[in-house]
Amino acid sequence: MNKALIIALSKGRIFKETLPLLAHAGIYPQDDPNSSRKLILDTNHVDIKLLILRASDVPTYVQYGAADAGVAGKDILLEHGGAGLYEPVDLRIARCKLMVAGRVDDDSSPENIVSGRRLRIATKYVNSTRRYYAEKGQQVELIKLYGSMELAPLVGLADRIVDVVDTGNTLKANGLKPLEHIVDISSRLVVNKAAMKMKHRKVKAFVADIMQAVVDGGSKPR
Ligand code: PRT
Ligand code: MG
Repeated sequence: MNKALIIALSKGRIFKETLPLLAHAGIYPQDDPNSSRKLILDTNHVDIKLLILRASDVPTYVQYGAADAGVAGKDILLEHGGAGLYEPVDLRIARCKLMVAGRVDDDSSPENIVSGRRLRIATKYVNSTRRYYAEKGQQVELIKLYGSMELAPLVGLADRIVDVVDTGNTLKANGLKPLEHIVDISSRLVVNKAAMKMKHRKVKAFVADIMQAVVDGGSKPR
């Protein structure tokens, strides 16, 4: 696999929404990660392979050069910090918003101090959340979670959550409402900085093809 171009993806919405961009670049996976258990997918090009990873692990694989390039949400990249990565293309896919949410009966006052203690925020986005409140000059207590953040305010674990929101249906279904918009999120093509030099031609061509796919609006295979 040494000279192959290795591209890291996560299954689910990122895989689904990256497929048309890959197709536009003439790259077709030989398996569907949602039905196959393979973690390395062959493509119609012998020298292009896809790695199927947990979304939050994509930047790490690319940072260390285990993958040359990858697709990751900006939410994940903000948490990772971006060391060792170039971020040459906004793919404009898997769009959502990073938001503060609270219970529907939350009075939404930003200065809200609950019974003399700091506001407690549950999130998997601890770095982005810390930065957001620090910029507002607001002291909060962070509770790191790995999923199902919506539960935290309902059972008294936290006052609010920070999570990505698309339709808002999940918040609504759990008696929560969006309170503050932190940042718009979309997925990005990321490239290992060393690979950009070592596999220059292959990586450059891939980045250019994906960039063109985004400009052309994705879907149409050549
Ligand atoms: O699911 P897993 O824990 O394995 O990892 P993941 O959640 O990081 O991966 P995945 O595939 O769910 O999301 C990958 C990327 O898609 C994220 O990093 C975001 O950049 C982006 N994205 C876009 C979203 C959403 N939209 C989104 N709606 N990621 C998650 N959600 C969640 C949201 O938090 C809510 O719980 O989906 C649920 C439905 O959202 P609503 O608002 O439409 O109800
Ligand atoms: Mg998910």
